[in-house]
Amino acid sequence: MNANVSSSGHESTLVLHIDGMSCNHCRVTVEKALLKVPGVRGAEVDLRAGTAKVTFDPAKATRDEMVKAVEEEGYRVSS
Ligand SMILES: [Cu+2]
Repeated sequence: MNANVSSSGHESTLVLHIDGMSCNHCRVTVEKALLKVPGVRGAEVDLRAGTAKVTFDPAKATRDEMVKAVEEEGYRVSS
């Protein structure tokens, strides 16, 4: 089990720590990339913290897919 994941019913949230986000453009890019992953319902980047909070359907989306989507945009998920 991943300690960063919390679940309630068909919706879970997790927090990704992402390196390389520096401005609003990065925030939008990362949020868009996450929202393209099937099963992801919401993505909220906190630039100052360097994190993205993702709301998703655990039956459809996996953390690996989210990490891949972010890394394809040129950012690195550190944890
Ligand atoms: Cu930027």
